[in-house]
Amino acid sequence: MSDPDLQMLRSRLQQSQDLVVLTGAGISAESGVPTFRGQDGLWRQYRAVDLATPEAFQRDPGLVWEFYRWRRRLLAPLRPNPAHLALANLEERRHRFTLITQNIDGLHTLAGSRRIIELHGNIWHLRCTGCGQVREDRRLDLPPLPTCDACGALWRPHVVWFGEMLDPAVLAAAYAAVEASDLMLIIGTSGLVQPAASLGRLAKQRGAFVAEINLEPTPQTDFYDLALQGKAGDLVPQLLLPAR
Ligand code: BJW
Ligand code: ZN
Repeated sequence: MSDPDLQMLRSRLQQSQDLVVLTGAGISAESGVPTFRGQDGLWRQYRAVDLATPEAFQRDPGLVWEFYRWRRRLLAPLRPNPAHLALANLEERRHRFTLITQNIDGLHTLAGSRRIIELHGNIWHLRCTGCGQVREDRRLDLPPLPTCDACGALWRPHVVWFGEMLDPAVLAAAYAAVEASDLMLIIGTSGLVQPAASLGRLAKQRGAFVAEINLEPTPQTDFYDLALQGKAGDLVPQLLLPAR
């Protein structure tokens, strides 16, 4: 990371009228949340296709629920880090601001972010496979196969699995925010999973300035205007918090 790049992005932020931020697993890494594809990534230990697809849930809902119960227990004690907190603080100072996250961990909300679009759902929400109702449930002692008290069908985690459509209303809101933005920050995502991976390019096509913050370059980096390499927990507060 070179200081001039950080300074340049800070002045872009000051000029910007309409800011969109897209986050991925990397922003939660310093809180202790495992990323998906890194060296210690979740998908290195578990085959995603066995656990995070509708087919897996149909085949063996007990196994899929075991995986999600384990992850809920892992996430429960974790707290937002300085990057989450800096984004929540920024939201209070910006008129037009949207935070789009691929993360299901709920840490942005815990940090105080309110204008947030959760593209891939939320692990603390359950959806009934029968009647479709969605409910927040933070219990760590869910039964092996939790069932809906209204209709008796199985609950599932309210998250988006591979091969599933994102909620059309959620996706439309994300597209609308991106299309209206003049500056987009993309933080801690590998840029591999669609359709989130294309949002930065869409912003660029619509004339926005697009900057990436990541430990390393991604397949999308070359399409963006600027890339800052380093930890989100260091760079995001440096970039967003008012100079002291
Ligand atoms: C740091 C850091 C630090 C670390 N500081 N940085 C077009 C072509 C080919 C395939 C497809 C396509 N369109 C759709 C598909 C299929 C599929 C897809 O994209 N597959 C690709 C893998 C090729 N997409 C879908 O299925 C989506 N649905 C869809 O498109 O519907 C229509 C359709 C259906 C079928 C066929 C075609 C179209 C749904 C995607 C749902 C993703 N779900 C998951 C799981 C959620 C639930 C759960 O967690 O259990 O969402 S997968 C997983 O990946 C999770 C994440 O949100 C998502 C993105 O991961 P993310 O956040 O980028 O994490 P990592 O680990 O990959 O990267 C971390 C980054 O952080 C790294 O770059 C590090 O360097 C960095 N980092 N520490 C800064 N401290
Ligand atoms: Zn039900």
